[in-house]
Amino acid sequence: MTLAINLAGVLLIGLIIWWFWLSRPGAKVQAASNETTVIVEDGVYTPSVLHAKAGTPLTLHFQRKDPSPCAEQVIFHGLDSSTFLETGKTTTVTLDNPPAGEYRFTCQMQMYQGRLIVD
Ligand SMILES: [Cu+2]
Repeated sequence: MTLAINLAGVLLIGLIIWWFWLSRPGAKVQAASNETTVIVEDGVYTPSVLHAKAGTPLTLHFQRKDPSPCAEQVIFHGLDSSTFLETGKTTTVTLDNPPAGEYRFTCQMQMYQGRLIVD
């Protein structure tokens, strides 16, 4: 019994390592645009690097396909923005004229990771 539990633990650790380090596809960098759809699925934002022009409002449509609670919130660090996303729906996040810079956006546990580049 103990052996089975240990084995399950090792398997779980292996799975976590695979999930976070090995299964990530290359980051897709998106061309500068002030309106973008981001898909939230399988632990990644697609695209995960957003590129926007400074001085204009930014509209982002988050399409959440991942039902796990991990994906339920998107937080833009440094921009004072956090939004709850509904599973199976598209939620629009509007950022009002973000200043030029680079911002991280993540889920509340920071497992989903993305970058917003404004220039
Ligand atoms: Cu999360």
